[in-house]
Amino acid sequence: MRKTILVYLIVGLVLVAGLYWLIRRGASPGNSPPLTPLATPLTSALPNPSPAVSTEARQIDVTGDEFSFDPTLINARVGENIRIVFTNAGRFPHNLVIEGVAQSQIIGSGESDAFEFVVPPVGEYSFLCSVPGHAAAGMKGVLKVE
Ligand SMILES: [Cu+2]
Repeated sequence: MRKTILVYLIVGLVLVAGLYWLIRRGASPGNSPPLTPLATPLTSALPNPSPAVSTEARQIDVTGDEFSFDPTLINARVGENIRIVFTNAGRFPHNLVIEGVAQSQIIGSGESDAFEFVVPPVGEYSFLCSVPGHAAAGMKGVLKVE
């Protein structure tokens, strides 16, 4: 009885060893290519977390001409970062001044100027063009903070 078990064990071992050898032989040429593509996604995945940092300002485009702004109402939340891109679509020089908060440069026809600010406490802040006579002629708007 013990001898037959031993024989079965040896035959089994030889079969397992043979199978292992066959698998290794067959798999070795195909084994190395999957390993190299795996290494590249791992290294390229490393730089990804850095661009995910985004405390970027929310951009609002405002156009000014003779003599109005578009839009005339800007809604914002307290503490929000806002970037205003003011474009002069008129023929005269204009600017955009949010009174007591921030302002653009006075720019010529077809030009743009951008500025950023942190939205102030709750309230309504008027914005206007500070070129003499322009606000009175209609270059006015409101920044509404909630
Ligand atoms: Cu103006």
